[in-house]
Amino acid sequence: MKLEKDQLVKFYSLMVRTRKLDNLMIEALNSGRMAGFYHAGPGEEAVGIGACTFNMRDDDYLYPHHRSHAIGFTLARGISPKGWVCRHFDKNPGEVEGPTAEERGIFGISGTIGGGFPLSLGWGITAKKNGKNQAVLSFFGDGASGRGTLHESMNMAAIWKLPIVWICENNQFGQFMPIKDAFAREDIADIAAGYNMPSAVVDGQDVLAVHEAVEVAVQKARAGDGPSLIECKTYRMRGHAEGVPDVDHVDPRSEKDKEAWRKRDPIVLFKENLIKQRILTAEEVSKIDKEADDEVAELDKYQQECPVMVPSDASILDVFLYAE
Ligand SMILES: Cc1ncc(C[n+]2csc(CCOP(=O)(O)OP(=O)(O)O)c2C)c(N)n1
Ligand SMILES: [Mg+2]
Repeated sequence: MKLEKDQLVKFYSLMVRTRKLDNLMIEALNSGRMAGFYHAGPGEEAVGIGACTFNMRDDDYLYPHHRSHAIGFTLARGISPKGWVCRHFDKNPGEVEGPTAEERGIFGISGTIGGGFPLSLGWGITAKKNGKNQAVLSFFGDGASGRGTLHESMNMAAIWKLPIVWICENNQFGQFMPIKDAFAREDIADIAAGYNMPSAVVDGQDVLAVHEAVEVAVQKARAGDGPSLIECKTYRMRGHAEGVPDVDHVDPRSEKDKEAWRKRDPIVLFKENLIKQRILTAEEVSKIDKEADDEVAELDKYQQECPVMVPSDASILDVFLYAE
């Protein structure tokens, strides 16, 4: 399906908002304004946003990836970022307008890497039994591909022809381990052949390429043709978590590699494309950037005015829990 101008603009504005919210958390944690930990994901925005924004129905299921603590995924699903911002600062956001995560088929993230595979399998079984052509989008990292749960779940999903699209956000690293030292083949997508699933490898810096590959897989899932596996090649630009040494095994990660990937920033690439195709002018792009800055400043102000969260405020379902 050819995307309209407003859809292309939405891709851009969602990626920019994701980046700016990511930057807010990076600043807050590194300045000591926020406690805990944060797994930033600058440079990986095109994966979740490209896959989820226009390929999902409200009643589909989503297991997001943990980079940027899933903010791009929830924005793509039309969920207000107020709760996400507040919870990072241990604040109670109060009544938040718009759909909740659960109403958009998001039920949290497993603190155990690999826990998302059997959970998604369960939603796949539910979707199939419901008989309403729902789809499940299940994201995982390159590091998670080493878990046995992947194989058990992909095999069962294939045998039972479940409507699951498995999407690997391959940022080349699992904590301190480069994927080239942890996986015998070049492409994680090759795993699909073992389970008789179609697969694709796409440029994870290209929001349109991700959208298109996932669109095909979602159509297959809804039509009853079973699961697919899509691998999006991207790169982790920062350390595994803020404040953690950014190493490749024990040595500092290559600045040369980072520089090369920085030149392929998905937001910059898409912005240049929009301007070149005359979809937006440079001024219109600056206006979107400025609106996003203002929104993030407003959200930060909002959380500062909210009361501190107490345990009884937090329902188990509306908290994005993430544990190391
Ligand atoms: C079973 C398990 N082992 C280890 C961890 C610690 N851990 C958290 S994230 C992570 C790296 C996962 O790498 P990947 O799946 O590639 O995702 P990325 O963080 O690169 O986005 C690890 C090892 C964990 N949470 N669960
Ligand atoms: Mg990774």
